[in-house]
Amino acid sequence: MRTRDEVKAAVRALGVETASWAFANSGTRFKVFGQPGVPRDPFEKIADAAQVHQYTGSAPRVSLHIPWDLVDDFTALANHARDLGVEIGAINSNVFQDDDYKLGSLANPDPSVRAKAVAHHLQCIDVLRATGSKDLKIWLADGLNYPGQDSLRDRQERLADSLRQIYAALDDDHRILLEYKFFEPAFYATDIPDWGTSLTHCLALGERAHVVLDTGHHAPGTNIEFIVMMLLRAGRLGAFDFNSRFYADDDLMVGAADPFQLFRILHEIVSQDAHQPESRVNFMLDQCHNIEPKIPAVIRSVLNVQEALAKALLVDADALAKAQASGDVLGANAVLMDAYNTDVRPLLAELREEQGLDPDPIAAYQRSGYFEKISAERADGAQAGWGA
Ligand code: LRH
Ligand code: MN
Ligand code: MN
Repeated sequence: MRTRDEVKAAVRALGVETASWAFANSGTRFKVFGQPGVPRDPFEKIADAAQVHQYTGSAPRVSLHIPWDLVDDFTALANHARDLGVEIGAINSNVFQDDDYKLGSLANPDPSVRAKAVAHHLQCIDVLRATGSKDLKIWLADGLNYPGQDSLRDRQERLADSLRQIYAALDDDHRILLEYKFFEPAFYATDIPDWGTSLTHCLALGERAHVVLDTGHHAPGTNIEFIVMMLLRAGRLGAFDFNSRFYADDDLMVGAADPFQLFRILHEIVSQDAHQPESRVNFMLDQCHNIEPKIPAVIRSVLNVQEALAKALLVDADALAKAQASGDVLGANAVLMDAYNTDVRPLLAELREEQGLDPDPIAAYQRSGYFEKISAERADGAQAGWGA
């Protein structure tokens, strides 16, 4: 069983990647609610992300979404991030907000639309080069609303061909992270609906193609930790998009809807040592904070991941293996539940004090006056929205 110090060291080594769009205004298809102090441009989004790192010590990178975060000078944006103590993380392409992509992007039946979508990814690879990012993250809205609308098989061939072109353009130290989602915006068939489809494309592409598991992208009741285990087993779990959901792709704070699921996921991660940075599993947050204040919500999310990880690290692996080997069903389950039911908050508060951080990051942020400052400074000009 890990010692208290070993648990603290492992939590300390975890870096959770935040998303630039989590700091922008967002909403549902019914209403986007504005909030005071919301960033007006990518530089301000990064400044907010840096606050999360400042108070948690565990959010050292921020993902960008292109073109939402398009700037003239990406080197300047990366330098701005570094000046504030963070790095640019994964670069997300976006081929789902253009009329040309109504019938799909990389799988579109029209070769000229496919070429446009591939070209967008080549621009994103240039952003990787300018920012020092290593991960190109792809999520496609491609799919069909009606049976017969297009050939399911032909779409896979077009998709494979487009992905091949993108993969060929990567630098040697770049990775493709390929995300799946079972429905929405397409309602009949999605071209990359599940981990099997994503993995099949990744295996065809090569060693530097990995699957992204967004926790909100599964049918209710799906055993997500099983998928985590299988992707780790295949050596192809590239990243998480953490969030939580009650119904569909709700994008609520991770650990809010089902903290036990988050623990079970992290138990599979810890069982295969994939929490260690060398595993290169990128633990990202993909969330929208529609009604709650954004920076504290992202801080809360990072703390939720840390708590679940600490609990997973406390699982007595020897006792678990012994109970499993002897067929002790109740005993094995009790080992997991003992860890899950441990209150790790005092241990994490102790860790923060050792790191020179406030033991209560949200309270420290709230006391700092940053919110009042940005509310005043950013009163003029258009706020960034989800999609701008
Ligand atoms: C799609 C998704 C994907 C996008 C993000 C904004 O639902 O999860 O990761 O890039 O939302
Ligand atoms: Mn996602
Ligand atoms: Mn999503």
